[in-house]
Amino acid sequence: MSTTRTLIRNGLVITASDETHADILIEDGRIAALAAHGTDIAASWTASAERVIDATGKYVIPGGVDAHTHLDFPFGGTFSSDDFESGTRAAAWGGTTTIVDFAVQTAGHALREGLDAWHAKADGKCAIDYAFHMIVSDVNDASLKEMDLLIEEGVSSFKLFMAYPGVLYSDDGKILRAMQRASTNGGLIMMHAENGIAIDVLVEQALARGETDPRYHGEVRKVLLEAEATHRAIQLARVAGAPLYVVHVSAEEAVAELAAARDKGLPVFGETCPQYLFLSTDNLAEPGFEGAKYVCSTPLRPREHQAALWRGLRTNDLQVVSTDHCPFCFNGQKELGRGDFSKIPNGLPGIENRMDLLHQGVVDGHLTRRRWIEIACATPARMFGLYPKKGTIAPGADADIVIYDPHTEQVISAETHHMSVDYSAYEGKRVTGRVETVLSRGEPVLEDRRFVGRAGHGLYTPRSTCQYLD
Ligand code: DUC
Ligand code: ZN
Ligand code: ZN
Repeated sequence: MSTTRTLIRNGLVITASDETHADILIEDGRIAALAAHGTDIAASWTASAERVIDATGKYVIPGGVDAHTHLDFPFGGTFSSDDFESGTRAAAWGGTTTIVDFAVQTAGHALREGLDAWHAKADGKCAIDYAFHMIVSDVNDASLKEMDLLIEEGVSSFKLFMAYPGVLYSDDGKILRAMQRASTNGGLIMMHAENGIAIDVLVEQALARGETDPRYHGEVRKVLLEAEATHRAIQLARVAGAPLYVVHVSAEEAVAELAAARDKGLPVFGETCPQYLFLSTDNLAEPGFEGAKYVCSTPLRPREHQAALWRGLRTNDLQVVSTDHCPFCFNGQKELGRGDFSKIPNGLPGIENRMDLLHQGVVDGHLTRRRWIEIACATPARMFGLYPKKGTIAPGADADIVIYDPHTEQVISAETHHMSVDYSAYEGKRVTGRVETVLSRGEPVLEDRRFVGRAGHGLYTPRSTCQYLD
């Protein structure tokens, strides 16, 4: 814990609810107080502060909360290329100060074993704070009981898959049982909503026709099969009386299902990711094997879907933008699927790019500044029981703070990024705005774009239950 008194002066403080010209006093790793620029009280802090950060002309925002990452994640016969050390370092470079990663239950084993394994992967490695969701791949009497115990330990959300038959897939009966449990124990079910059984038939048929290129990944994972699964997940949650959070929503038709459910007043929430807002099937169709760089599930959609996703973020039919950061190197990993798109490991890098890309959404007029902070910091913190410790700038909150330069242009590139992956999904994209300085619990992690953090500073952060259901 930092015992240094730090003062951040002269910045524009932006939270999900306010924009204020305020100075911030940090003590013992937490925000002690805010006061308007030029007031006597703000002036009185200057003398006693050991560290003063001048934020003139800059935004002062809460550190990002990325509620969907896969570090050191086993998938498609390999492991995601960022581990907890490189991934959390890259997250900090991009202005994210908390991640919620997915621990995985191996079928036939206890949830506990999976969670312990993920603690071992992360312990002592992280530059920023972290928490876990649990992927339940084997719903049975024992794992249902274990859900209750995990919630008490701060793992209050559980991901189920309607996709990937034979791997992570749960059938409707298992999904219903997990939802029934969540309806009584306060857990939040996170759903990968794609009809994996139907998709596997289409995959087989495509390969039999000789359609092996990366772009067929997008063609077989049809919009209608995302929308159908989203609809089914909502109905199952209604039957169980449970809340539902649908991850990585990519299709306009799936947003419509969420909007219809929310219009009925149901506790249904949706997340999208930067790749669905900025990339499209045009990328999957890039020549040669380049499209493999963009293979993820749910897949990228035709460009027309982007407007519906931005609209959903504005209307609150979608509440959160996370990355689903799951990087695989082009050389040696994505290549596993040359000649058979179904063998390309699914996932995109993005943990470092989310805050900047969403700020570009502000620059482009899709979002207000406050909505940027809401979808990237405050709501993910509330959704997953971390608020107001994380996700805002207020007295008592952890001093997880980003000094953001809203004017400097940067060009996103694998040459300059810090993720451990050999390509960028946004190579050459110009964005306006850049993270300058990052504090985690008052400690500098990035100082004027110099990394000064350390592996092991980041702490496991147990979570309460979803704060939209209180
Ligand atoms: N989707 C991905 O793209 N990668 C990991 C798992 C998932 O559901
Ligand atoms: Zn998923
Ligand atoms: Zn994921």
